[in-house]
Amino acid sequence: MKKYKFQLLSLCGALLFLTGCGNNNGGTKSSGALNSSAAEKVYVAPGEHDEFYAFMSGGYSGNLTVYGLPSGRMFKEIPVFSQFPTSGYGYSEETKPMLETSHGFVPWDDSHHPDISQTNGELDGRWIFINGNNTPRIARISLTTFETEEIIEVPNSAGNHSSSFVTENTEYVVAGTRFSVPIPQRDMPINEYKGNFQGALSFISVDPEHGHMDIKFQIIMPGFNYDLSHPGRGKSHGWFFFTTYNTEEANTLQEVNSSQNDKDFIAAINWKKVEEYVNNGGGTKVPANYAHNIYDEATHTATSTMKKEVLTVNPLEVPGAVFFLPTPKSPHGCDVDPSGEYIIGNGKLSADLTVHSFDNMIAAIEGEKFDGEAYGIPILKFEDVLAGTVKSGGLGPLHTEFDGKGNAYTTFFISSEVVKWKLGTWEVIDRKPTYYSVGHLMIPGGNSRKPFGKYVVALNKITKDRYLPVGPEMEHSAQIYDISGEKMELLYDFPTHGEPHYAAGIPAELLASKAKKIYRLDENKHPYAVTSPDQARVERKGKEVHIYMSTIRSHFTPDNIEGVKVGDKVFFHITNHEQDFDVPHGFAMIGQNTSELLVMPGQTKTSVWEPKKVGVWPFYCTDFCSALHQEMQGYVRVSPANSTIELSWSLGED
Ligand code: K7E
Ligand code: CUA
Repeated sequence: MKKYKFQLLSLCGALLFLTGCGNNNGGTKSSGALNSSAAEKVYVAPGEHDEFYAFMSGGYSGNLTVYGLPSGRMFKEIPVFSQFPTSGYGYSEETKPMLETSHGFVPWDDSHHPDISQTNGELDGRWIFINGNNTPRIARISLTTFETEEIIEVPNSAGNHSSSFVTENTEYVVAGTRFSVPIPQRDMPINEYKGNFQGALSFISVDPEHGHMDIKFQIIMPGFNYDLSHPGRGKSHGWFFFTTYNTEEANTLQEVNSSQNDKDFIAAINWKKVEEYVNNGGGTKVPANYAHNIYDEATHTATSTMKKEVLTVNPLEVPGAVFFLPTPKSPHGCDVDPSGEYIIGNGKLSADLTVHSFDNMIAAIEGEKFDGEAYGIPILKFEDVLAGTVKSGGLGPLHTEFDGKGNAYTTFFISSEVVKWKLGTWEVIDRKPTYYSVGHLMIPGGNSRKPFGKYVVALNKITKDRYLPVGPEMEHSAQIYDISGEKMELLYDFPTHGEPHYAAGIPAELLASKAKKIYRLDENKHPYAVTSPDQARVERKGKEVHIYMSTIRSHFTPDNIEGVKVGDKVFFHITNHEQDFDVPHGFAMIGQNTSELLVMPGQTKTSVWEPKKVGVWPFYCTDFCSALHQEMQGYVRVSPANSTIELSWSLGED
């Protein structure tokens, strides 16, 4: 940081402090905000860049937002599962197929857990994955274009919550079901749940080169709720761990009925063993129906394919692959430390944290020291696998992250705090309040072998008085803490979008230099692209009118079109001929029953319009692209259905 900035900042800090002293009507809190060193730590001067990217899940927005840390500035909302009129995602002809499912077009979802691809257990910055809970789907987003490239639906699943977490070399992205359901789905009484419903844990392979996803196998588990999961790493690479609740298999008034058992389970899955079994021809192919949607960057177009079969595995057929670790009490978070030794189960209804030991687990399995079984799956003895207990003194533990320096940080929803504790000794080192009711927390790389333990971000559920009120619903708040010292220091508080559950952070230097700036026009393989404005034209095929349109500052070619008739279906195929960074053009047509389009440099996108009224109707560019942006406009003349006016188009003709 440059010297003058320090001076400027301490001056600002001093001024704030001074005015603060004499002014008691708000803003004079003694903590963080007025502490000049906290202000310096989050201050990113105009024109300077943040140290980290943070990708926040959108929860019920269905999308993913990109922030900078430590500034808390929002850079982008990436549409994933939800239609997004800001860019036309899910509205343009090219992107509509991304939202196809076996239930038809589903333009929304509930996205919870982003996870960045890894190589050797470290963040590699190629892709980020995120789950759709509601209509089970997993999406893959490119971290060069920051656009959604692929969505695969997950059959036999419901409430896709223990998802989407990647294995150490991104061999798999894993998706576990929250709700157990009849598999295959069928018409049956709900109160016959127990013993009849099942839960699918899906291992989705990721092509190392293109990232393309494919469901390699689904393990069909007993009918519990599979809540969260994390991969083993280092020595536990090859295993995956899932928390469960409702091992009671209750089907009604769950808040009471699924809290009966003193302990539920963490399911430990040796996926390498299952993979080997499957590679040797094991498993059963069953009929299924699920969408696989891929966006092709060369054609700027997505296609949707329905897949008809999935490979299922009965865990009893793969001895030694699946075990249950008893864990108190309705555990939620399931986190694995950077060494791969400790598996942390946070019992929502327990004050203590339970830490299991991977080594102990392996020893217990080898010694065949079981404590009975559930549906044939061996249950290990709690005492045999336990590494230790954190007597935290907090209430409602949810999620844990790691700083790579031997410390863990756990959120407590009910007591609204982050608790720092030491791995191995289980002693509590520090605790800081959150505002309010924290869910997940995130340390960049916190779910990998190599965390970047400088900041932790708490993602809170309740905002209340943190910001100016804006009606009954407030955006959720996030708080960033400096964790470079022994004690955590609250630095800053910023609003987020939707409901971030989990987030994933990565050092800026791993992404910024490879972020895409333009799409090359000479690589555009869109079937309706025009590579130069003189190819712009209008063609009629029966009742369809295809407009091959080009845009460059500051006009559309063509800008006057005649001979369109009521009852036609008009396709505007718009190619942006700019080859400059950050110069999109937009397109919108009066009365169109869809959103605008935002077309990136070198890209082609298509908007459909079905004119219903005779007249002369304007269109215009929606993105302020130049001084003469406001002149970037045109007209379509719409004649009666039986008109004989010939199709014609022009630019610059009177
Ligand atoms: Cu705890 Cu969906 Cu990860 Cu929310 S989940 S907080
Ligand atoms: Cu193009 Cu405004």
